[in-house]
Amino acid sequence: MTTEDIRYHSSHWGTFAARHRNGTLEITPFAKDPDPSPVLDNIPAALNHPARLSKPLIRRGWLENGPGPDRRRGEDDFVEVEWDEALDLAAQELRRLGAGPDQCQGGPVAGAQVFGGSYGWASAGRFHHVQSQIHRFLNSVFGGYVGSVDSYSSAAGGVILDLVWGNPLNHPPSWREIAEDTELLIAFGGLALRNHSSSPGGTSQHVARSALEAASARGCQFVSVSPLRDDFADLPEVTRLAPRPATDVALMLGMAWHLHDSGRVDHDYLARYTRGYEHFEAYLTGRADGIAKTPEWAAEICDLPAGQIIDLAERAASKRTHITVAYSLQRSRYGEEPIWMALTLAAMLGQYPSPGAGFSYGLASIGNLGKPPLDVPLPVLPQGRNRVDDVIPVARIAELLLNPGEPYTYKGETRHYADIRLVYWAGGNPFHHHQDLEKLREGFTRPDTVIIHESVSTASTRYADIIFPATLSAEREDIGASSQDPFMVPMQQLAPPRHEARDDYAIFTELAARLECQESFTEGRTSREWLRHMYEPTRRALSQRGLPAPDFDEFMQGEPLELPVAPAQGRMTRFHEDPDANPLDTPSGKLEIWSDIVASSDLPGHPAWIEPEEWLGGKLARTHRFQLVANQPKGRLHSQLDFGATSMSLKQDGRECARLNPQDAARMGIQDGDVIRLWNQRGATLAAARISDDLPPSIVQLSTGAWYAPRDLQGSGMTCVNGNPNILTSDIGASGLSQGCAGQLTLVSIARWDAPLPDAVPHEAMLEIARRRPREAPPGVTPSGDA
Ligand code: PGD
Repeated sequence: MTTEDIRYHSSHWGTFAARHRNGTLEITPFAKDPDPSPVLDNIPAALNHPARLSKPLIRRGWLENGPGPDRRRGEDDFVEVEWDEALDLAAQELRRLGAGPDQCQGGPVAGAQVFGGSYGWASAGRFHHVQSQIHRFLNSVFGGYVGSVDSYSSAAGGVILDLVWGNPLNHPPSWREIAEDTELLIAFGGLALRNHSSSPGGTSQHVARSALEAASARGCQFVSVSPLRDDFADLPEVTRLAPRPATDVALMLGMAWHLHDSGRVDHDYLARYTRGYEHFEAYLTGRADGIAKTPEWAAEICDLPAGQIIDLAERAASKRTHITVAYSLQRSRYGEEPIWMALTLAAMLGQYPSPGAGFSYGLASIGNLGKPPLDVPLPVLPQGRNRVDDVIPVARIAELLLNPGEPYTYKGETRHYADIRLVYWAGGNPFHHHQDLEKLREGFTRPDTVIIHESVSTASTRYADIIFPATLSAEREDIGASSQDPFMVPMQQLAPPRHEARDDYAIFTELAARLECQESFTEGRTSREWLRHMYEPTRRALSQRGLPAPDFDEFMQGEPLELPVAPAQGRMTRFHEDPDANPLDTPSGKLEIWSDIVASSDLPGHPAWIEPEEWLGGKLARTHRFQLVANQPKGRLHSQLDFGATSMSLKQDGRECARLNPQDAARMGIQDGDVIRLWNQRGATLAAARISDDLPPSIVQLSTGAWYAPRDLQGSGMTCVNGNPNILTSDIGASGLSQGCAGQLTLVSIARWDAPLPDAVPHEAMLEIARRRPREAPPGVTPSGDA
């Protein structure tokens, strides 16, 4: 690449053009993106960062003693080895566990002891998307694997909506309707633009800000219901309500009661389009349990005046109202309830058939939600068939590893955890994303072997036995596209692979070859041949519509290609026109305000307020007086590129910052910049204090994503010195129905840290790596001299 070469590339947080100038990679956001994300600035530092993994690594204990459960996993150091040795050892272990030519030719399945659920966002790119790669590989060499369902983003909400509304993806919200038609937008959990900045697979246009500004200019009013002021853009006409966290359902019930009491419920809508309202009404009025869910009842729980609740209900009934709920609300105990209750409230208002009214889920939680769907197929890498019929709800990974054979519930069924001997992970960072990380640490001591592919030395690599260094997306070519984004991006290679990093595809191909499964895994194609093959259906569809349809080589050398969008899906419109002819994908075909399946779980059969264990109105708040909001970070996507410029600019001395209210800070003698300790019954973390009146008293906010660095500190116990909140969060399912991640809200105590301050652990120091001395090398293996 010459210095003036402009190349395009895609990331989950935006499309960009790049060129090398004066030895650095310069990044410019895509010219057609109206509101690019500052997270793009994390990319340049990544290419040559010292945290990049340079050679395959084997954990010393595994190298010396072979596979088996091992408490040293996570404590041990690593030995650098040559690629051939690492690949041979990994292939030998996969073969010991049953992988081989019989399996890839459709013989007996051997993957029932292999966890390949391997959750994570990985990188943009349709071919190198490593979740697709790992699943294809495990399906090939083992015939299948124990997988995972749902996501850390939206399990509780997704599961409940699937049961009572049909797949939420069938009812996409629409930014166009918000911009043009909505008169009142009530956003439970706000509409955080920092979350809108990312979308899995890439996003070329960030449209939320301009849609909200257009709505505002038209006179639309907004209500943001969230403890954090910056969960909603600064616009005129924003009413900000900050109920106690975890009490939104009570607030909605108070509104519902007022609608009922003042005769504003649309019973015609309920009769025609919904099922089971009578059960809910009995609960709402107190006929069922003796407690009327009045605004005064709700006010006690939410810590908001009853008058504000009544006012909100009045406003909702008198305007064309859209109710949206952020993913964050369901990432908590009983997270199904706020989603189901908001849907019920929208049904009670009965305005749903009007454009701009009704309900949506996760409108700004994911960048591409709210954009129209595409009208052409996108390139897809087939993953093969998983012949192991066993999946866990994704956030039950620690339980799976710790409790083989034990029962658990999911969607009204009882299932049993498998006995996992091999964990194979690529494209995720479980020691960032999971809750109660000390429990996960215990879980990771149990398998015989843990293999991880990573580009950088994340906390999760510490808990592996074999680490393969993978390329970054910038170091390979690919096709960037996502089903609701209007541009398909030629992801041109921006730099050669760093050190000895290899593409995940190349690593899996080498392993497949050693297992005599290369043909089944690769189908005889190189990466470029796969890209060409995967591109063809899109090109053909474009050509059939008479649209520009460049051939593959032209596309890969060109600019992002605009794709046609489908006419509005109108699934809800068709349902509203004729609910019998166009039923929803629910057991009754209607919107279910009563669900038999939910009633067969540990939740009531209708939406309800259920007191969580960890909230400010509960017993535990007498011990731990702060509600920790562990939300998505502003300066990066999850834990990715945490060492990048934007992410680092928001830290203090490499440590994550936590925000707290000035009143709390003054009471506890905490100044802006002081280091504080946050702790509870599960562990502790250190963070730098930021004093802010953007959040009310008794709340502390610490985003996820700092790389987990636990130290056993005297007087503090196991403490993450970098500021990862997941040492504090609870590893309990949202409920027995969804088993979703409930990491958003946790009770903690806080105090200024006055003891000697341990340094934050830099990203490049997460692993202890020993270079193998010549005498240690087994015969025939060349010792590494790489720096
Ligand atoms: P990422 O940081 O995106 O987090 O959890 P997730 O594991 O997805 O991790 C992706 C990893 O993949 C990175 O380490 C990156 O280096 C690696 N990677 C990227 N590209 C490639 C590649 O091509 N090849 C290989 N081999 N590796 C690659 C996110 C999860 O966290 C999510 S989605 C949510 S919504 C949850 N949010 C919360 C929350 O709100 N609160 C709490 N307490 N906890 C959460 N955890 C969840």
